Amino acid sequence: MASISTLFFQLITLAFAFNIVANGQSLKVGYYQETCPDLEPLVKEIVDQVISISPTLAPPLLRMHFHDCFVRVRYQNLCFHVTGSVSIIFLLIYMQGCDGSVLLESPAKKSEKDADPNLSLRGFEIIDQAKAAAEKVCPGVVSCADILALVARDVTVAVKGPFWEVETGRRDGRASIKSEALHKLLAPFSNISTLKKGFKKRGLSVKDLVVLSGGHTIGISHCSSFHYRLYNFTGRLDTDPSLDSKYVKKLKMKCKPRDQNSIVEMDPGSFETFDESYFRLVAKRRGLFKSDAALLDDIETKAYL
Ligand code: HEM
Ligand SMILES: *[C@@H]1O[C@H](CO)[C@@H](O)[C@H](O)[C@H]1NC(C)=O
Ligand SMILES: *[C@@H]1O[C@H](CO)[C@@H](O)[C@H](O)[C@H]1NC(C)=O
Ligand SMILES: CC(=O)N[C@H]1CO[C@H](CO)[C@@H](O)[C@@H]1O
Repeated sequence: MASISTLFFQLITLAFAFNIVANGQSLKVGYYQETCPDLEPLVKEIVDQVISISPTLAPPLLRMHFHDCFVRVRYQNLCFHVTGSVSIIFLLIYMQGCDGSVLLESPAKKSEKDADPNLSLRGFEIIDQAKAAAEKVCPGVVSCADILALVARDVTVAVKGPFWEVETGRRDGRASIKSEALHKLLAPFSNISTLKKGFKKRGLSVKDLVVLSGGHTIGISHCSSFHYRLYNFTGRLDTDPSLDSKYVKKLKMKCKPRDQNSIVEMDPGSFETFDESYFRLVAKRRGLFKSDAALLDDIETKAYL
């Protein structure tokens, strides 16, 4: 296991390497230091309050930030850091390209919020609440995308995950297109080559894929996202052989043959805590989605588990 100081060195080096300029947006830690000095404590206060009452809102808020970044890619970098194998997860999201577009409302129901993979995004109201609070203290200054990035960090910390400095200075996007979200988000039935390609297209490495998938250490999934692995894997009413058979039994009790709507914990036993157990489960063939299990199908990704 690497020492903490080595880890910090790695983080700082990487942050330096990626913290250039994207799309004319220059992001930096403390971007609002002059214009809205109370922003970060304010957001944290709201997050802590909300999460203490509704801890299950933490996962969807982290996920929302991921979706926002992933759809509007360009130069964003979003990554955890796995040291050695899976000893410590360090999450570092310094992104340049997430523009809050996932938050836009569209009267015609065609914005990213309405696209299929987003149907299970929850917690938009927290972003609205934090944004409203920011508007009160410094009107017209702070972008939604920055709020979302700060909230994602603060909810992660609130569920015992790592802290990271959030670079701010994003400008909000104006367009939010449903087909774009559908097209660019990865499906839970993706195989390893699709996953690697999808991440590569967004400037993310194979290691980023493994580390970021660790976001599934918190939260829940609907049966619909993996139901076919239990009951109709290849269309012959079979079960996915790559899934641990004891785990299959447990999942079948929660998701009956025709049940697509029930929910299960993604990281059974510690789905409310941001820890590294996700990686241990995946290695034990207990990854919930095909996209989780797929990390075992490739020499490079498997090496991290
Ligand atoms: C690698 C590609 C990924 C795929 C295919 C994927 C897919 C999914 C799916 C299908 C769900 C369940 C939705 C539902 O049925 O309700 C989910 C939930 C979740 N994902 Fe991912 N995901 C990916 C990467 C990520 C990343 C990078 C993060 C964050 C760093 C993340 C964080 C989450 C969280 C926290 C939840 C739980 C949400 C909740 O409790 O409401 N995912 N993901
Ligand atoms: C992975 O999935 C893609 C898209 O469905 C498919 O074209 C490709 O053949 C698959 N690759 C492997 C190795 O199964
Ligand atoms: C299983 O999959 C096959 C092929 O996709 C499909 O034709 C069949 O209706 C499915 N069966 C059930 C019970 O869902
Ligand atoms: C929980 C949440 O906000 N998700 C939204 C995803 O999209 C559907 C369809 O528009 C909304 O009804 C949900 O509220």
